This record gives sequence, structure tokens and C-alpha cells, in this order.
Amino acid sequence: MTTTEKINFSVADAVKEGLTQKEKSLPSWLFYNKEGDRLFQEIMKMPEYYLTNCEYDIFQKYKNEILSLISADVEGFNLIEFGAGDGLKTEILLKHFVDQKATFNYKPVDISKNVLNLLQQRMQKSIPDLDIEPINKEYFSALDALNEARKNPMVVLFMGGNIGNFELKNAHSFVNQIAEKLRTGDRIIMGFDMKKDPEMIRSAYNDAQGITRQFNMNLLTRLNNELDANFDLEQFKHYPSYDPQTGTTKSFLISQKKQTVHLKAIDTTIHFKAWEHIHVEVSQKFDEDMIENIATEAGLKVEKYFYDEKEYFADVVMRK
Ligand code: AVI
Repeated sequence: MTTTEKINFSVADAVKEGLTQKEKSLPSWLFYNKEGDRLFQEIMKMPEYYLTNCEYDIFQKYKNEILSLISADVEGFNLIEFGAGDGLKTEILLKHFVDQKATFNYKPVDISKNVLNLLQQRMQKSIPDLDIEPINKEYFSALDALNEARKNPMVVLFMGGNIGNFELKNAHSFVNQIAEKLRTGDRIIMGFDMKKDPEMIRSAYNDAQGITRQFNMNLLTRLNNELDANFDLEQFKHYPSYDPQTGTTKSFLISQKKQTVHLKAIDTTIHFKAWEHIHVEVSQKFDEDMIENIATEAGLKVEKYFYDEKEYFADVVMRK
């Protein structure tokens, strides 16, 4: 088999498209290969990366209030989680809901069968009484499929600040698209990382131990391995920026000199000027006005902001 036959074509297409544009960029989903998943787990343990602990604290503190809110006027509910990951934080809610004998089922949605299998094994072990039904589909087709057969309201969970990885206008359309598939009374619970001290935000994306740097650089290693490319990692630099005016964190890989990189498997040569950047990630930070705008545009009403103690992060309940 030749290298070209072995490559994953969606990776190839995304890379070719991203690196041959006038302003070079790569989509952030490319971070998450096996090594990228491992490095992201490490990032979440870094003292600078406050997001994970904040959301963990919110769920610990408000699990009962969250349950009261979503179960108050219904006989039962379907809890649909988009991109559950390792499920560590969701487990806090699920355990509590089961202990309280709430009538609900848990439907994690992911396009990776492997992620779902691991999650199911984990949940069945830690919460044997949980009614869990993984859905191996894309998010919107999962909602379509659920809508065909459901009686009870839906609560869509999208946590961890993942909404911030969309460009702001795409975050709006993502929520619009979910909301279009909801019925009156359905809810979304979404995690938003809030605007805060810019120094703190920049450190979260530039930790002292250099794990985030490795996470970003791993993208180039991935292209070297999967697309038979010859990026010299020593010649690229990880650089995160935060703009307090827009609340946008951006991560760049910056070419430290004029250089040429060849990606053999896609038969592509890329020229870099000295200090030219590749834009690799957006991590948007929000304030309440921005969240209200997202909700209102989608025809949703913000019911409640659940904040951690320092108000760094919010899990927001929005209702149709
Ligand atoms: C997954 N996502 C919410 C993370 C974030 O904070 O934007 C990804 C990340 N990138 C660098 N550090 C963490």
C-alpha cells in the first residue's frame, strides 16, 4: 500500500485546504489524535487551566438545584450529551440524579464508537442503575432520530467550554441549529468560560510546564506522521494571544524563519515567510450579554446561570 492510500482523506483535505489559503490555518479538531487526547487530559490537570475545576465545582455545588430545575414540571426527561469525553464531570450529575430516583435516561452522542464504549463501560461500573443509551451519530442527526420517538422533554448538555472553540458567529449558528430541533420546554445546559483577567486567560493557554505547547506542536507531529510531512518542530513556536476587546483567545504556530515544508502524502509544498503564522485554535470567552444574544437569537430564554465561586465559568440553562 502506498502512503497516499493509507492516509485519512478527511485529514488530508482539511490540511491541504488550511495550509494553502492566504492566511494559513488548521482546524482544531486535528489536535485530538491519541497523543492529543492524552495531552489534553494533562492540560486539564495543570494549575493554570482553571476551566475543568470550575465546572467540577459547579456540578458538585449545584447538582441538586440543576435537577430541581430540569425535573420540576415534567414526568421525566432525556439527557442528551454532546461530546461527553471521559464523562468525569457528567458523572457527578448522573450519580446524583440516579440517587434522587429521577426519571430520566442518559444518551451520550459521539461520532467515535470507541469513546462511547469506554464511557458506557465506565458509567455502568460506577452507576449500575443508570439508564444509558449511547448514540453513535453526528449531533444533529442524533437529535432528529431522538425526536421521532420521544415523549419526554430533552435536556441537551454541552459542557467544558467546547462552545468557545467555535468562531463566535459559528457558535451562534450551532446553538440556532440545536434550538431548531428542540420543542417548547426543552432545554440546553451549556458551559461558557467567562471573560476575566487577561493574564490568567493567557496562562491557561501557555502553562509553565509547557504542556499546552506540546499539545499544539503535536499537530505538526501528526502531519509529519500521517501526511509524511517534514515540519521541523524546532523552527515553529507556540504563541497564544488574548484580546480583551473581543474576548477571543487564539493559538498560533509561528514559523521562526523563512522555510519550505513538503507534505509528501498530499503532494503539497508550503512556503512560510519568517514569522508567518498558522492559526490553530479559537477559545472564545464570554460575558452575560454575549450569552443572552446567543440564546435570544436561537429563540431560547436564559433560565439560570450557575457560576463557580470566583465566577470564572458558568453553566447556563437555556429553555425553548
Ligand atoms: C476543549 N477546549 C474547551 C479547550 C479550550 O480551552 O479551548 C481546548 C484547549 N486548547 C488548549 N488548551 C485547552
